[in-house]
Amino acid sequence: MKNKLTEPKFRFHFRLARHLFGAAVIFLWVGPSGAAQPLMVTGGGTGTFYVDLDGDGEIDGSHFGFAVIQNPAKVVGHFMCQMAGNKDMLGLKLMLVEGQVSSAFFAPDSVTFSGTGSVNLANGTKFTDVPFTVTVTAGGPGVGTLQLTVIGLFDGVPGDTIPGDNNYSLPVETVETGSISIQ
Ligand SMILES: [Ca+2]
Ligand SMILES: [Ca+2]
Repeated sequence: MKNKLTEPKFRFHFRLARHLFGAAVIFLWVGPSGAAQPLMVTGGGTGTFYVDLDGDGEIDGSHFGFAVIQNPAKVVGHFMCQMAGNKDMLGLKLMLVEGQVSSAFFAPDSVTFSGTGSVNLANGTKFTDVPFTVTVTAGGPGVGTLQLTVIGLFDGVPGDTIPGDNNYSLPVETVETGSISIQ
């Protein structure tokens, strides 16, 4: 009999593998033909906020996986971040933000990218066409960071750092396992 607690983690690793494979395919595809070096940011692992955001007695964090490539002509990429299993939030079995990335800004020490996707709460509630913005810095455990803002939803819900702006701005999350890489 399967242990239900392991399923979200398994699904996460499956998704991550799929995303990284997709990124590799994109990279190989654009690699030989592009004269200019593409800028790329990738990440996968778990993060922690170091605080209990929803007051359930457990420090909160997320599982994340993403790959974004800026070519001369356009930005391609995918982002997912989920709170489930050992990273549950607000009593929900799942809070999954997932979508395509369509723009990116590569600063010297960070990358901010944006896109549109879905927010799945796994209780029959799924929001689609939701804009999101993510800012990341590179590094492994205790060094890399990720900050996710969901636009137009959940304003003022526990975890929102800027009440009243119509968006859900999660605090900066620090890499706990895995890493974020900017190349
Ligand atoms: Ca908590
Ligand atoms: Ca807000």
